[in-house]
Amino acid sequence: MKTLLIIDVQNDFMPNGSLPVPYGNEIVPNINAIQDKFDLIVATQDWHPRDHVSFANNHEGKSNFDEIKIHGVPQTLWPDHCVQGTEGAAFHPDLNTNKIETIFRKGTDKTIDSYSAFYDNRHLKSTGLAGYLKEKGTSALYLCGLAADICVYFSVRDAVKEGFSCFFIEDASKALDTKAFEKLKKSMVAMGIKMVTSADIL
Ligand code: VGL
Ligand code: ZN
Repeated sequence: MKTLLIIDVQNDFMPNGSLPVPYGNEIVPNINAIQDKFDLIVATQDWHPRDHVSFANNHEGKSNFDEIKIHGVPQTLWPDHCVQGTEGAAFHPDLNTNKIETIFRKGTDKTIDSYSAFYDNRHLKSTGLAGYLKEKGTSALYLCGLAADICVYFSVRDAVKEGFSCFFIEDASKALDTKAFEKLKKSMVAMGIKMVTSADIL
């Protein structure tokens, strides 16, 4: 059972969005092209309340991309993004969403950020995704989306820990910081994640 997990392909992460991932829009046709090859497609949306703790605007005297600690955990302060119900939180208009069986939303608790599709950043609460995928019979899990070095990376790590055989689709993901991502990629390979391209799937 082959499952595709599409992470945070939302307007605010596109080059014209509030937290732009360079070339983020370029992954959309690649994600659309491979969808037919999967038995199950699941997507996530970053889905924050306006008063979310990860927004610099909600911290007096702080600027975008400042680093703080919350409950001892490092937190980057982001521009406002993916606010629940806004156009910025919607999927990219060209993403084919017809075959998406279920959408998991994360970052909904204003007191904690949630990069991984599986857990919040302190691993306190599960989104239920691991159980859902297991109950559906997922054996191979293919991950893609935005941002490769943040939400996709943290999701891949948790997915491996949950026992899924994981594939990272390189040309269906883009990083916020491509240099940082080169290192993370090596650590993913070391964890046993297989690197593939959309052409390998087609
Ligand atoms: C993300 C930063 C803040 C992501 C979400 O989807 O990678 N990055 N919130
Ligand atoms: Zn976010």
